[in-house]
Amino acid sequence: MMDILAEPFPFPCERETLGLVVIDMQRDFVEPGGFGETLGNDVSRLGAIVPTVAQLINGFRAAGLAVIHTRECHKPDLSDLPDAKRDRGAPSIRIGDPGPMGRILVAGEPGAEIIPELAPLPDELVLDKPGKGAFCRTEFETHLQKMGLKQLVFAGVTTEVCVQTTMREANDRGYDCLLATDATESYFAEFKAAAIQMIIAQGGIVGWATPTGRILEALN
Ligand code: TIU
Repeated sequence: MMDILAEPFPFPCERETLGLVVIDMQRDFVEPGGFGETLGNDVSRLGAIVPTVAQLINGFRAAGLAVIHTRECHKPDLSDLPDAKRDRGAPSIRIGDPGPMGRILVAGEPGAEIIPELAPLPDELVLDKPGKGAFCRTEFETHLQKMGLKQLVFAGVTTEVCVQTTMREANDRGYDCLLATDATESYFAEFKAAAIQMIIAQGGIVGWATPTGRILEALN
């Protein structure tokens, strides 16, 4: 058993059951011309965390611990895209439409790929998910059970959408969840800050939060 210094109190975990989940570090969210920008966002904020996410991934790999990557994307026939998701808001182009990086948020298109700086290794799980949360209509829970994971460190984008949704889903399923605060980002600084506060409030109602350095200290 070891503790990682965190808010609201130290995060208890065991090396054998600890894994890293990197949420949606895809070109569609981080690079200009993708889904994030079609929603009207300034995507440059998200690029700033890439070196820190890389440090975190490398720390888990060096310690021999599991690294899981998720991608928010849809089947090319869009059969897993609810109308409610496609029709929401007034984006400049919609999910499934052609954009500068291929069809927006469609599996197999360049925009749906994880950014090259954070490319998964061949033996790492890459989970495609049609929703904001990683458990919705996926085999994520089965994978976690097979891998024997019980405590999950979270990184990726965006903090208050796919990261927080997945943390809430994991928390409800009995996983202890720790957010790496400098390895996650939002298009809205105030939403990131609020999401962190919501997660750790009320004695860690959804989980814990701490900077990457504290996590790497504990792994060394
Ligand atoms: N990955 C993820 O968070 N999907 C989003 O749509 N996020 C937004 O902030 N829009």
